[in-house]
Amino acid sequence: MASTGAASIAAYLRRWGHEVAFLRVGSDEPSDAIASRVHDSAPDILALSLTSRQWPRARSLVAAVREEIDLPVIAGGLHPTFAPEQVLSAAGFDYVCIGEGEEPMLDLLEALERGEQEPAISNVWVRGGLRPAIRPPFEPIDDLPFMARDLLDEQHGVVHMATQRGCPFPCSFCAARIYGELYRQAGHVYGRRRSHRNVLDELLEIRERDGLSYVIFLDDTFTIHRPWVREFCRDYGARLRAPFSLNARVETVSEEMIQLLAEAGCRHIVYGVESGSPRIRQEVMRRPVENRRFKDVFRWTREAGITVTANYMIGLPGESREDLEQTLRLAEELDAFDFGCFAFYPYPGTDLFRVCRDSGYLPGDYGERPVNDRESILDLPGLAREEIAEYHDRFTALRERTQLARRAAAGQVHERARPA
Ligand code: B12
Ligand code: SF4
Repeated sequence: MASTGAASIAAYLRRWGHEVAFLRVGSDEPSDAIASRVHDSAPDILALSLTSRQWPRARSLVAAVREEIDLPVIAGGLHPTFAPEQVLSAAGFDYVCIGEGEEPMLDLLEALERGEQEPAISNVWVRGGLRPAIRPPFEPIDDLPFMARDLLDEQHGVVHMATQRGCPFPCSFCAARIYGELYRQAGHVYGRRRSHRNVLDELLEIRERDGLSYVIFLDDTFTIHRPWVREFCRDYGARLRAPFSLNARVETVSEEMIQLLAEAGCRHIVYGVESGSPRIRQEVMRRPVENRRFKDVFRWTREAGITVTANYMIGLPGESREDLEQTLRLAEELDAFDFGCFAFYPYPGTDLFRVCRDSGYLPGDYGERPVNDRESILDLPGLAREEIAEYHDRFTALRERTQLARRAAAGQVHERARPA
């Protein structure tokens, strides 16, 4: 997995002379085995980068590590940023980083080296202390060192790239957009994009050093800022031409842009469709876009020779079976090469998290529940958990049918293996 935030912080700390190592944790590796690995590598500090899904495991892991070895522990990333009190109230966590981590982490290391246990550092919330101030985001973003790629397990020349931070859209379910909100409330602007030159320099350096076969752009919405994308296509097409994939929103692309992306080497675009119900998109998700637009954009993308993947969410507050039927119908009509269907999970900090909490849809133990893509954790009045799982199964069946049909059309499935 590309742990890009952590790899960016690692590169920054190395620039200032610190040693950094990643500890990869197997999904079923026992906590005591992990604790002894931490013990053996004898770090001065343990730093965790966490999403909400990783939180329940991280909490028990840190407790186990702290029984084995006494060392300072800091957590950063999306979950600690938006649920800092929860993290700091768990055993073993000393610090939480709110927002970007490069400079705060360096400041913390330097303070610990000076023997300060409870330093006042913006963005770093010390257990038992007051919420810290938020410093402006790192500027100019091109001055950040390239990610510490030796710490990522990238193979066969497939590399992950982030070209921007922040997203300007207001989707109510999205944890990424509230980063912008956090900085806005502190009087700063979070959204920034690297220059083409900086992005290309990094890719050319990787090609030279390790070889490069495919680039996965991780940006939430690669296709914002049309002039940036146009110039990127020109430079990338001329200097690199390695195939690449990206994430986009249908409102941000045009037929011309898709053509330019295809000419530069784009092979795969992932679009967030989210729901087939215009009402749910407009009223609940804050994504006002017509179904017609998805159909047009998917057609343009396919015609440009680019593979299309779509993502859907099911089980949002206010959603009915009829809305879910519309989503299934749209998925069938759009006929993406592949799609993902996820039971909606409310991430702390998002508008829909607040709706779920204030309406009593969140179970009391939501923070401890394991999360999966099929089963909702919510107690929704109009839609039972079993119904959401039933629709997830119907999506899975549709996906299998489509994949089989596609392989059969390509002559890869033996006559007898076809479904009745
Ligand atoms: C790339 C990506 C992935 C990649 C890699 C994830 C990774 N660990 O890097 C893959 C494809 C594996 C992935 C998978 C998933 N992802 Co994802 N992903 C992203 C995405 C698009 C970009 C992340 C990124 O590279 N950001 C750029 C870096 C520089 O920023 P950053 O990671 O936030 O790190 C900075 C700070 O947060 C902080 N920081 C981070 N860690 C630490 C640690 C310390 C110690 C400190 C001090 C600071 C610090 O400093 C960093 C540098 O400034 C984000 C959206 C986003 N914009 O963040 C979603 C996002 C993180 N993913 C999300 C989700 C939901 C998922 C999935 C559950 C999706 C799914 N249904 O399968 C899975 C599960 C992942 C898991 N195990 O929990 C949500 C998380 C919400 C939440 N609150 O948890 C996000 C925010 C998307 C969204 N819009 O809601 N994802
Ligand atoms: S477009 Fe994507 S990243 Fe941006 S706010 Fe919406 S869901 Fe989040």
